[in-house]
Amino acid sequence: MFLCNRQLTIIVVGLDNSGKTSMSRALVGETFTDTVPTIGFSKFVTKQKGITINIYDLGGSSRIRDIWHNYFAECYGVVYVVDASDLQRLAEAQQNLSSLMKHSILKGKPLLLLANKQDHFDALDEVDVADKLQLEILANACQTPTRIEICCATQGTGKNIDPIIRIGFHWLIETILRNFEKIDRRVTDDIAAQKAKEEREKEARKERIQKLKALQNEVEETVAQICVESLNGRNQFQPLEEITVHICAYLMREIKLLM
Ligand SMILES: Nc1nc2c(ncn2[C@@H]2O[C@H](COP(=O)(O)OP(=O)(O)O)[C@@H](O)[C@H]2O)c(=O)[nH]1
Ligand SMILES: [Mg+2]
Repeated sequence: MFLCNRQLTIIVVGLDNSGKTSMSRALVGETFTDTVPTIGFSKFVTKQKGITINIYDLGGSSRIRDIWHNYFAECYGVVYVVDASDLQRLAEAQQNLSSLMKHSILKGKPLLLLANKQDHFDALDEVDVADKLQLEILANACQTPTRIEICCATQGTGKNIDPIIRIGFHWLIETILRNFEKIDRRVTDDIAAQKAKEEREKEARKERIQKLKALQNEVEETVAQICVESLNGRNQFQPLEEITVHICAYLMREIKLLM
C-alpha cells in the first residue's frame, strides 16, 4: 500500500468544554493561550509516517452539533473527548456518542475515546467512563474498533503533551492504516454521494428562486394592470375584487408548489 503524500482526516468531537480544542492544539504543538470556544470548526494539520493528517476540531455546542454531519464523509477516524469530571453531562455525552457511532457514515470507523480532565480530583477513570457511556455495547453493536484512554489535555503541548494522548492517537492512525483500503473506499463513495446531494440541492434552490422571480414578475404585472384599469375608470370596483381573488388563488397555488 503506497501511502506517501496521502492525507487523512480525523474529526475531534464531544460536548462543548470537554477539551477538544486544547487536545488538538497539544497534538500539533500549538499553545493554549488563545483557546476560545470553537465556533464552527478549526483545522489543525500534523504529519505521521509521511502522511498528512487533517484534524477537524468541531465546535461542541448543541447548535453546532447539528452540522457535524457535513464533515463525516471525509472522516477516516474519530477522536471523542469527554470531560470525565463533569458527571452532570455524562448522560448527554452518552446520547451524543451513541448517535455518532450509529451514524451510517461513521459506523465502524476507528474511534479513540479520551476521558479528559484527569487532573480534577473527582474525574472518573476509564472503567467508569466506559461504563457510563456504554462504550462496549456501542462498539460491539457498531463493529467499531475502539480504544479508551484517560488524559489531561492541558498538561502540555507538543513535546510536553500528556504521552497518553500521543499513544492513543498513534493507535488511531495505525488502526486506520490497517483498514485503509476499506475506509478509503467508503470515504471516496461518501464524498461523491455528498457532492451529488449538494448539487441536487443547489439545482432545486436555483429552480425555486427562478420560480419565485417569475411569480414576482407576474404579480407586479398583474398589479400594474389593475392600477391602469382603475385609472382608466373601467369596472372600478368589481374587477378589482375579482382580480384580487384571482391573485390570492394564484399565489396560494404557487406557494404550495414551492413548498
Ligand atoms: N483542568 C483541566 N482543564 C482542561 C483540560 N482540558 C481542557 N481544559 C479546560 O477546559 C476548558 C474548555 O477547553 P476547550 O479545549 O476549549 O474545550 P472544547 O470546547 O471541547 O474545545 C478550557 O478552559 C480548558 O483550559 C484538562 O485536561 N484539565
Ligand atoms: Mg473548542
